[in-house]
Amino acid sequence: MSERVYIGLGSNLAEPRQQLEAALKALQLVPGTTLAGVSPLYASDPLGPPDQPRYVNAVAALDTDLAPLALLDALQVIELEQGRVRKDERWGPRTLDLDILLFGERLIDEPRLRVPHYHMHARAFVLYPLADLAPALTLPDGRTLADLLAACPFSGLERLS
Ligand code: PH2
Ligand code: MG
Ligand code: MG
Repeated sequence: MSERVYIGLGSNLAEPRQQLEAALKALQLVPGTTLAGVSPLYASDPLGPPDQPRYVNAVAALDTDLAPLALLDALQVIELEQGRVRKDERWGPRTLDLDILLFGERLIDEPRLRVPHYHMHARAFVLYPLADLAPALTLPDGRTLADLLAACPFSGLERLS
């Protein structure tokens, strides 16, 4: 039985909007997986080092038969195919970032993967696009998306057409 997964997409290098469009096409080709929905795109200032371009973010909903680490492998292949270079700088610029935000009702705590994604609870560029797709969502720890949004101002986000 497939599980509903939410993926956070982000880019701030090499034509970010095109990076996200290309990533969405690639997500449709992941085996055992259907792209079930995509939020609008949002622009925002970088969280982390300020000397980098603004980000474009979105959230996608997938229905997948893959196990979490198999999906993570597929996402990392897409990141690399779109020119992602892993650097030591935390929260530095990147052509494409694909983060597993939620995986069904699962709580995952492994070296390669923590779900729910750490810090998603406080990031406007994750919560608002997620709410576009699933406004009535409750996280596996019982917190509602509505409560998280109420504590996370929209300020700084710019909804793109
Ligand atoms: N991702 C980061 C670091 N900072 N800032 C914004 N606005 N959007 C992001 O997706 C983002 C970030 C690391 O993943
Ligand atoms: Mg990220
Ligand atoms: Mg990431």
